[in-house]
Order: sequence, then C-alpha cells, then structure tokens
Amino acid sequence: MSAHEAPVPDPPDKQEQLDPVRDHAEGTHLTTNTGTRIDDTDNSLRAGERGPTLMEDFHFREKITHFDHERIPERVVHARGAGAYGHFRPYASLAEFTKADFLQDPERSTPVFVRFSTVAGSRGSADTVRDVRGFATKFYTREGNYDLVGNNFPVFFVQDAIKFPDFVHAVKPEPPNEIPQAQSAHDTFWDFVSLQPESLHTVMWLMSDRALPRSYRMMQGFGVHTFRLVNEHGQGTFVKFHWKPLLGTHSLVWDECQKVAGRDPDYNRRDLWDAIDQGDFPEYELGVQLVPQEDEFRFDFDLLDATKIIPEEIVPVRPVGRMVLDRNPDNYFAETEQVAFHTAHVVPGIDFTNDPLLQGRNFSYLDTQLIRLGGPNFQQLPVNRPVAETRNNQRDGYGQHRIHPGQSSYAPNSLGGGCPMLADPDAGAYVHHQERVDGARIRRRSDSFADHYGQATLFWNSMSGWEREHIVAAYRFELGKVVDRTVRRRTVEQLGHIDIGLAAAVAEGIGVPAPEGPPAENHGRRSAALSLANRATNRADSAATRRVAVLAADGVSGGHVTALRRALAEAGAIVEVLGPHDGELGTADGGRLGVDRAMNTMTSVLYDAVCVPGGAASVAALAGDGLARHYVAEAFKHGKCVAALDDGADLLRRVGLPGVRLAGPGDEVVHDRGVVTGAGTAVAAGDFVTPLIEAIAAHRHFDRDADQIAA
Ligand code: HDE
Repeated sequence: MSAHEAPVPDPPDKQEQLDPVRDHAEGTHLTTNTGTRIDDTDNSLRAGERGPTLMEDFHFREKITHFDHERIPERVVHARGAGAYGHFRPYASLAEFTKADFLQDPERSTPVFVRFSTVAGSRGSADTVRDVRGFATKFYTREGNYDLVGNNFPVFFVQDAIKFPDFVHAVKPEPPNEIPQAQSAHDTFWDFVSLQPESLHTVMWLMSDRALPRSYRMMQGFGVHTFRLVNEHGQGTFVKFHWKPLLGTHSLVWDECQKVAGRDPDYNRRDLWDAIDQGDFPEYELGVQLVPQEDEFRFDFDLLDATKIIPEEIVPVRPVGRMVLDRNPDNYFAETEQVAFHTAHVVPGIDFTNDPLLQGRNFSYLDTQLIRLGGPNFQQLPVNRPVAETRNNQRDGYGQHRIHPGQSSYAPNSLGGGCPMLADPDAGAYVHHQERVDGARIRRRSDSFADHYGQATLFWNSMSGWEREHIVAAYRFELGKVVDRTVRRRTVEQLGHIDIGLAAAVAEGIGVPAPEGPPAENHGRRSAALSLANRATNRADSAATRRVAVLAADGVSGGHVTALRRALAEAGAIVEVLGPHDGELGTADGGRLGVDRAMNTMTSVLYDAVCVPGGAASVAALAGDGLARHYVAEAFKHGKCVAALDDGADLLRRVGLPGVRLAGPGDEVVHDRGVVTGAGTAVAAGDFVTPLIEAIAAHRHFDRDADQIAA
C-alpha cells in the first residue's frame, strides 16, 4: 500500500475531543494565567492602606487587561443565537447520489453542532421578533467539517450577493439614531424592498407566521440554494436541503411575540436549553429534493435563483436522515459565540452551483471570521476543530495553538519527506465537480431570474384563511410604522402584482389608495406544503413538551390537579400550577398543594394552554382576580387551548368567550374550537383528557371569534 492510500484512522468523537479542553474549576486554586497562585483577588496592591495602586501588581494588571478585551465583534448579521450539540444519522446509504462519507452508513452517526439565530437584532435583542431565523449545522464528519448554513425560510431577499450589504443596511437600525432594534417595521427596510421586487417573495414569508417560530425545536430549516451532490463516478445531482422538526412547524402570533419580548426576551433560547436539559431532545429530519442534471432547465424558474423554491408537489422531499440535539454547550462564548460556519466548508460529494448568492457567501464567511475571531487560526478553537486530522503548510498567525516541528512548511519539499502528502482523488480527496463554463465578462443577470411575482403569488395562494389574515395584519402593522407615505403606497402597488385582494386589504389598513388600473392576473397555482395549517407536511399533533398553566387558588380541587398533572405528563406536556402567591395552597379536601410559580411572575404568553380546575373557593377567588381572568382571555385570544373542569368553567363564563359552548349540567365533556370543558368525573375516567390533549396538540384554534376579546 502506498502512503497515498493509507487508511484514514477513525477520528475521536467530538465530545471526547472536547473533554481535555473543558476547564473545570472544582478543587482548583486561583492562579494567574501563568500558573502563579493568588491569595487575594479583592484588594489591589497599594502603597499604604490609602495609597496609590502599584504598577507591580501583576495580578491586578492581568485581570483588568483580560477583562478589557473580553468582547469580540458581534456577527454583523445573526448576532443573537443559541447552540447545541447532537448527532446525525442517515436512514440509508445515499451512495447513488453522493460519495459524502457521512451519508453512507445508517449504522454510523456523525456529531454535529447547530446554531439557531435571529438575523437583524444585536446580540442582546429579544428572541421573538419578526425575522428570519438562522439554522446552521456543522457536521464533524470523518472527512472534515461540512457546514449546512441555512435559514428557516427556503428563499432569500436578494438574488445576487452584491445586494446583501444594501439589504442588511436597510433592515438594520437607521443610521442617525440606531433605532429601531431588531425590527423591519421602519422606513428604510420598506423603502428598499418596495424598490426591489426580487425581495417580494421572501418578504411574504417574513410577513407570515413563519417569521415567529414558537420554538427552535418547531421550526423548519432550508439550505436555500441549489447545491450539488456528486457520486463516486463524478455524476452530479442538484439538491435542495430541508430540515423538518419532528414536533411539527408551529408559530406564535404577533401580539404574543411582542409581549414575550418583554416578559422573556430569551424565550427561544431558554426553550431550547430547557428542553435539552430535561431530556426532551429536539429532532429534525433531513430531507432532499433531488433534480437530475439533465432537468436543470425543466422549471419555470431558474434553479440558481435563491428567491425561488421548488414546490414539493413538483419534486417531493425525500427523507434521508435524522438529527438529534442532545447536549447543551458548557460555555456560551467558547462554543455558541466562537463557532464559525462557512458555506465553503464542504466534504467530497457535496459541491456548489453557480447561484450568485451562494458564490458570494463562499467569499463572505471566512472574510468576516478573520476579524471576528481574531486572525487566521480560529479553526483551532475547540468548537470549530474538525475531528478529522488536519495537516497543511499554513503557519503562524494570531492565536496559533499548534507547534509544528520540522524544517519544511512548503510544498513540494524533500526535506520533510514530501509531507504532508497530496491525497489521491480516489482516496478521499476533494475534487471539484467538473462543469464547462464559458461566457462574456458581464454584469448582468440572466432573464431566467426575471419573474419576481409568480412565487410570491404561489405563497399567498397556498395560505389558509387565518394565515392570510395574519399576513395582512403584519403588513398593516409594519407599514403602519412607516412614516413616508410614498413608501407605503409603493409597497401596496407591489402587492398589487401579487394579489389585488391582498393589496386592497393592506391599503385600507394603512390609509393609502388601493392600486389603480387592471388587476394583475393571479395564476391560481398553489403548493399545499407551504401552509402551516397543512397537517400532512407541517403538523405533528403531539402535546409533548407543551407548557400548560393550571390556575389555582385556596380551595382548588386537589383531585383535579392531580389527574390533570398525571394525564398531561403522560402526554409529555409540562404542567405548572400557578397560584396567587408562591408557596402552598389549601385544597378543597383539606390537603396542601405546592405552587410552581406565582401568577404575577408569569403570563399566559409563556404557556401553550391554560386549565382551570374546579373548587368553589378557588374559582371564586380567580374570578375576582383581574390577572387570572387575563390569563384566560389572552390565551383564548391567541388561539390556545383553554380548559376547565366542573365549576372551573365559571371563570371562563366570567371572562366571556364569544360564541363558545361550555359544558353545562348533564354534559360530560364539550370540546368547542380548542375550549375543553367538562365534569370532574370525566377527568377521573380519562374522557376529558383525550380532547384536552388533542386541543393542545393542535397548537392553535384560529376559527374563534377572538377579535372582541380585550387582552
Ligand atoms: Fe449569511 N452571513 N450571508 N446567509 N448567514 C453570516 O457570517 C452572508 C445568507 C446565515 O450561526 C455571516 O460568521 C452573505 C443566506 C446563517 O454563526 C456573514 C449573504 C442564508 C448565519 C454572512 C448571506 C444565510 C449567517 C455573519 C448573501 C441562508 C449565522 C457572521 C450572499 C441560506 C451562522 C458570520 C451562525 C451568517 C454573509 C445570505 C444564513 C457576514 C454575504 C441566503 C444561518 O458572513
């Protein structure tokens, strides 16, 4: 066997690799950075008790100097994130399409690190803003790191990377005063997109509930661009990557988002952290849409245009593997902040296309990381380090952590025995897919990129009634914040090219005229997979990990609480008893009930459902408490499951849920549009529990008359 064909040794697991650099403090002593032990870190060294600090206090100087340099530049986009480790495993070999090693063997799992993020906000901004979410995955494969740096929308705002700085400048806070933070609801964003029809399709996604994920665990991911898989015969296949969460794709509503942003700005981060901490590991299925090379020109859009999807009805998404996130980072900065994703981190079997957005990204990520992570050696940071061996002649630079013995750091060399040697293309070397490229040197986009309205219309046509209402409301909110009337009008005119009904509804809300002239023709095409209301593609119908608030006061039926707790826990939901105060409550039968949280420290927007057990004194106390009534009203308004047992329904009656039928005398259980009421005997018999869990699992019930509810 020649040295070129030496087998690649099995790499360590990523966690094994990280273990030696995990710096545990237990049982250690405080030292300087060079290991000298320190006996006092509270008093600087002074000339006399009231005298000046001395230059020779090396501990003081080192401590302050390090502190002075603790901050690094935040990412110019995607500054705020949350990360987790996990594993990916393919369902079956994909050898027919790709030689990528991590997609060959269903018995072998590949470690991953995933970072979810918002895009526009600064590092300290709120999670529940209206924004695209980043979904970036680093696969630590045996052949090197592969990064799938995606978003939770399948399309992007611009077609060519050269427009990216303009887009980002438009959406970021405005230059004179750095206002507003993490919002697109301001003049410069709408000025830009209204002048830029290629953005319209992605803006439709942004105005939809897709921009308000309930959880990073309930959010899809997309590679966005068309990439290329390459098999061992060098044959290429176009591919679009999809992540589908096993818990289904679910969103918040806008009013809720704004409230959560104040109540718990870390809502999505906390949710991810807590779920992993409690062993509810988020899972996502990787899917691919495969297009044979010869079909490149089969579509009425260009595969290289990142403002377009391939509708799933035309090319189905084929599930190819599953990812589980099962470990929180130990240190946010070291791992989630210092992780460096790059679209050009590829492995043999995965290649690029000429998508001009992707081509630009392949330049941008390394460039930005050189400054953000302080020089060219950031791949040596523990979270970035591949598990595959790395060897080359790159040397020195800031933060060099490796010692390279030997005389030669160049190729070719004879003094170092010719090492590191070049790999054989047949033995795991990356070989770029061969493609003939010729053409004139021009700054021009292909005509095949010219249709900016067709898929925006497809998206609109595919929405259910409530999704359309939410989109119209979002446009009205956002444009209602725009001061310049011309920008408002121009946006409405653009909407007229998508759908005249949409344009008219938005126009009315923001006080500008609807577009004039003959309405653009709506092509009438739909893609059912795009709707969040579509059970087949986007729902999971599980109550697992859903958070349920049980409202209680002194005199509550302890039996109801116990039965609810047991049944919901069996369904995997998380139940918390909220009382008027922390501590304990007395139950109707003379027992004691622990309160998980005082009602005033929480709010309905931090739960997926609100339940009211029976118990005359408890219900009377809650009915007299504006805060308790607000929990019920607000949950109802946001389309959530609201439930009550026995006289608990009196609290619902007191609030007044318009048009909803509640259980009365003689009714066992009544389930009306997510409001579940019934007799205490039904909960004991389990009859109440099935509709309750269904109502929670359905996520939201927007077929209610909730507008008149003040909450
Ligand atoms: Fe990014 N993007 N991007 N982007 N992007 C960055 O890289 C850029 C685009 C995405 O959690 C930056 O290290 C350009 C599309 C994610 O660390 C930067 C263009 C998609 C993340 C950058 C795009 C993404 C980034 C900022 C237009 C979805 C966060 C800091 C061509 C497919 C990764 C950094 C993480 C981060 C550039 C467009 C996803 C500046 C030039 C399209 C998920 O390099």
